[in-house]
Amino acid sequence: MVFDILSRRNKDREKYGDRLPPGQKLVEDWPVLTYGGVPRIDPANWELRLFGFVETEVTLNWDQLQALPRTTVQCDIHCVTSWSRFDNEFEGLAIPDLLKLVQLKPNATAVLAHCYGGYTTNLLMPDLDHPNNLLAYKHGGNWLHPSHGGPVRLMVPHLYFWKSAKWLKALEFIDRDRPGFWEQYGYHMRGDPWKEERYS
Ligand SMILES: Nc1nc2c(c(=O)[nH]1)N[C@H]1C(S)=C(S)[C@@H](COP(=O)(O)O)O[C@H]1N2
Ligand SMILES: [Mo]
Repeated sequence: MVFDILSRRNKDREKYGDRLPPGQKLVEDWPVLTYGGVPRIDPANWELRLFGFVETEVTLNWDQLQALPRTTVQCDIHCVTSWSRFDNEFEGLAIPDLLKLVQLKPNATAVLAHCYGGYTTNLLMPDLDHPNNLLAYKHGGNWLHPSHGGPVRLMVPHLYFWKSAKWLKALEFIDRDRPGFWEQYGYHMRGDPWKEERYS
């Protein structure tokens, strides 16, 4: 059984070469991975708060988000539980565009993403302020389904998928990297799939 999975992973690696990170296998469907229940958030009640080491706090609502520029990102996603999904198309506000709305204090070197439902995850600023990262509200042209984090999730495709916080409600800018939910249980602080930074 374990042998089957390992040989399947190796075959996928042979087939997809350097597009598939080590230890991953390709899936066609899109698994749902959530710790706990799915919070239902009406877009009319959705808000994103930017706080912590900022000059002035900023709150963004759904209408304001929809009036901001839209960016489409094609990406592969890699879950630490070993599935990868190729050719996703997400649409949303590019994180570098979001960061233009807030003036960070010089000591804002990391961020803690907070979600409706209580989940958190941490990122260093260079991993957040990346052109492929989005506040995503669409996938494949459709509104993001609640089970996949709709109305709005963070998308950080260059790191393992647990960093892509679903039902995002706040970004807290902090002055040193602090573990989020899974990181406190031993997941890696950064989570680069190409370096297999799964657990620490
Ligand atoms: N709020 C929240 N975000 C979350 C999670 C979660 O449990 N709660 N799970 C993470 C994990 S471990 C993964 S692999 C991806 C799964 O996203 P999906 O369900 O859309 O595939 O969401 C991440 N973001
Ligand atoms: Mo995950």
